Amino acid sequence: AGGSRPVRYARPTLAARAARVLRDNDTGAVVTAAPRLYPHMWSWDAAFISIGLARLDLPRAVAELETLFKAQWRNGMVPHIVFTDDDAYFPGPDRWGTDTAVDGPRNVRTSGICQPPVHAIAVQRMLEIARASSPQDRADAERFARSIWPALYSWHRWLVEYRTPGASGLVAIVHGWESGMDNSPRWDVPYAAVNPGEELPPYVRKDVRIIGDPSERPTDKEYDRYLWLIEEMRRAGYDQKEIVRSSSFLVGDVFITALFAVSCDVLIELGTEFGQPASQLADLADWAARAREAVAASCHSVSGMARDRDLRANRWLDTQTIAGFSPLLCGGAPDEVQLRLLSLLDSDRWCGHPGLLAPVPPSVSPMRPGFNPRQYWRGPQWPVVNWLFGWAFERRGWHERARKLREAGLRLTDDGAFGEYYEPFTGEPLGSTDQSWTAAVVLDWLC
Ligand code: 9WN
Repeated sequence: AGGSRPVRYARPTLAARAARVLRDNDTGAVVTAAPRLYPHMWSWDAAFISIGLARLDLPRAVAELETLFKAQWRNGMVPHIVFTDDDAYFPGPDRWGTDTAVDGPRNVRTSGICQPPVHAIAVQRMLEIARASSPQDRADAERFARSIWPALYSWHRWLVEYRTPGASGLVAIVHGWESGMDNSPRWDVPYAAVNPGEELPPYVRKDVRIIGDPSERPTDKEYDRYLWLIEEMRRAGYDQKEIVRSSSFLVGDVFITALFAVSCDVLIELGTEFGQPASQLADLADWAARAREAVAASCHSVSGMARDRDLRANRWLDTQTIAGFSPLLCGGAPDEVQLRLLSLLDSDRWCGHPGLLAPVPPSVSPMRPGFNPRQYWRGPQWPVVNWLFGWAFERRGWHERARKLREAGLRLTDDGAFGEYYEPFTGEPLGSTDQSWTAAVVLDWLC
């Protein structure tokens, strides 16, 4: 194990390298998600990046989230990509064609879908970091937390108003990209029902030209479906009600629902501290409770694992992935289910697998048929997902577990490459290197 990793950086050097990645990826306007592969701002990346930036330069961290929220749509949606002028990424703004969307933002070009709601978590973390840093940072972070709160509230309200259809109570996605786990086997069944029409305009992928080994990326067949869903949304003029009514992909995402629940809790804490309207705090409490119930209700009766729900075909999706552990993020499942999930997470099917370089939960269990240690969300470990579980465990008072995840995350990333994702057995960095959010979470673990 670790054969392809000649170097292990000591912590101060690793921190300095992480800081350099964030600085190098800063165009002055945004910190891009990665240098070549992702030359724009991504929504959930920006949240993690701000946490890393808060360790280096609080005003820069604030500016990053302000830039993201300036691109918030008029209906409240925070778009998954805010485009820079770089044209090295496909699909770019022309393909999305959101310029004429009724609810779109003005003066900035964005994609037309969203990503996981982790922004309140980032704001709270920035505040904690700033308070421990200096009186000036503290004052700036408090001012920012107060001023961004209404935008965070309207983003959460959008998820409830437009994206919580049906009785399951799960927050729904209309594209796998919205989950942030693009080609996870979680979506294989619902994607099988997405049939790209003849009218799919031709396109050329750019990602596979940048990544040396295309098998680390989604397949062309998967891309056809990704592009077809964009085509459907474009035709619907990005009218959310229409998309939720008619798009060929509509899935209740249990991982997003869990993050939504805990982000609502965080927003309540911030809103209480900064005197936000009681009626909005009550809304958030109600949304958090419903989301938590939905997560608990999704748990499989035998495995305990939480499940997504195909809302078009009206059935649970039993594919077991890292998202199955969602109840551990937000709580609310019966104690006995939670214990089962914790022992599963520790078992040789997940973090306890004897072959892993570091006990970081992989995106898919190495014991599962179809597990692919090199392909994107079908097996590799993602440092940022590890950060989320560690953050949630700390918050839940499971300090020892949180410490172990942090240590494991640092072991995985001490090669200093800041891989987008990692091969779990050898620890080889895959996808992009110098990935901003990886550098950001490493910085947060180290400080
Ligand atoms: C599509 C930027 C993003 C992450 C996602 C990750 C990947 C994009 C892509 O990169 O998705 O949004 O082109 O593959 O899956 O989680 O936000 O880092």
